[in-house]
Amino acid sequence: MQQIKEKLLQALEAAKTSKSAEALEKIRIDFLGRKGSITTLAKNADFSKMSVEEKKGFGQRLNELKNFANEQLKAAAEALESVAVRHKTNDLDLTAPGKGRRLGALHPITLAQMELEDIFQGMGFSVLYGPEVESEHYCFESVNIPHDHPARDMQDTFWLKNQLILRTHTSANQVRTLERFGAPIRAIFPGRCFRYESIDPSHENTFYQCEGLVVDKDISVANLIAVMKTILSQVFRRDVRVRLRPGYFPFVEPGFELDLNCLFCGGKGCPTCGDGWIELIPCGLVHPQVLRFGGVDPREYSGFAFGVGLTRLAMMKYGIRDIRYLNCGDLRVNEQFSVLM
Ligand code: FA5
Repeated sequence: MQQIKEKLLQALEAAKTSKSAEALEKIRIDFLGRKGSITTLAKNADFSKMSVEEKKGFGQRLNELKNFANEQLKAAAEALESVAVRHKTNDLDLTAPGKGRRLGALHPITLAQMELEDIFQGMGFSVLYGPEVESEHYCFESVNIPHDHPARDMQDTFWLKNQLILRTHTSANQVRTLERFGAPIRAIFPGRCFRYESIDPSHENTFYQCEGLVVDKDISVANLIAVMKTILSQVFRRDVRVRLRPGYFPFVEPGFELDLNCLFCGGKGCPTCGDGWIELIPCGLVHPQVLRFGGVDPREYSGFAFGVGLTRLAMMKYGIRDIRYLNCGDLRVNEQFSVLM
C-alpha cells in the first residue's frame, strides 16, 4: 500500500507540470478506476487466509488509501481550476494595445457660445433660447418679411409637413422676446439655425448664430458700435480689423454688415474668406415695424439688433479653416479642445 501511495504522489507531481484536467482523470482511472491499482488491490486480497484482526486492519488501511487518493485528486483539480480562472481574468498581455481613457471635450462652437454668453452677461444682457422648429410668423412675418417679400429668397428654408419650419436665423426670437418681456430689454439668443445652402468652406446647412437685441430709450448707432467693439476685443483678445458697410435686412433701419478682416490670410483672400473679409455680424437699428409687432411703441423706444455668425466666430477664434470640420463628427476635431475645458 505504501508503494501505491508513493506512485500516486509521483503521478500527481507529474500532472502538475502538464496542468491538464485529462492528466488528472487518467490518474484517477489508473488508481481508483474499475481496473485501477487500488481497486485491484482490494479485489485480489485473499481474505480467507487472513485472521479477523488482519482483515480489519487491511480494510482500514485500504479505506485510508482510497480517501487519501480521493483527497489528493480533489486538491489537484482545485489547484488546476484556480490557475485557469486566474489566467482568464488577470492575464497580462504586455503586447496588447493600451486602453486609454479619454477626457471629453466641449465642441468649439459650444466653447465660443459659452464665452459670448459670459461676455454679454457681464454687460447686463439676459441669455434666452428660442425654438429651433419655428413658425413662419416669428421667423419671417414678425421681422418684417411678409410672404411675398423678395428678402425671403435670401434664406432658403426647410419646411416641415405641418407648415412649421426650421428657423433660418435667430432673429425669429426678436418679437417672441418683445411680446414676452416688453421694453426695456437687453438680451442675446444663441442657437442653431438651418438653411438649404450649398456647402462650402464657410457655408453649412446647420450653423449657429447669436442674436442680440437691445431696446431702450434713446438707443443709437453709437451704442451698437460700442457693444460690437467690446465684444470683438474680448473674444479675440487682440486687435482685429473690422469694417462696417451698409447692409439690407427688412427688420433693421439703417442696416449694416460688420466684416472681420480674415485672420487666416490677413486680408489677402483665401478659400475661407474669398475676398479677405469674413461676413461676421450683420446688425442695425430695430425697424419701428418690428417694435410694433412686439407691442412696443417706436415713438417711445428704439433699439439695435445684431446676429453674430457664431460658427464663423468659432472658426476665426480657433483657427478652423473649413466649416465642414465642425459638423463632421470626427472626434479628432473636438479632442484638440479638451485642454480648454
Ligand atoms: C441674418 O441671419 C440676420 N438675421 C442677421 C441680423 C440680425 C441682421 C439682426 C440684422 C439684425 P445673415 O443671413 O447674413 O443674416 O446671417 C448672419 C450671419 O450668420 C452671417 O454673417 C454668417 O456669419 C452666418 N451665416 C449665415 N449663413 C450661414 C451658413 N450657411 N453657414 C454658416 N454661417 C452662416
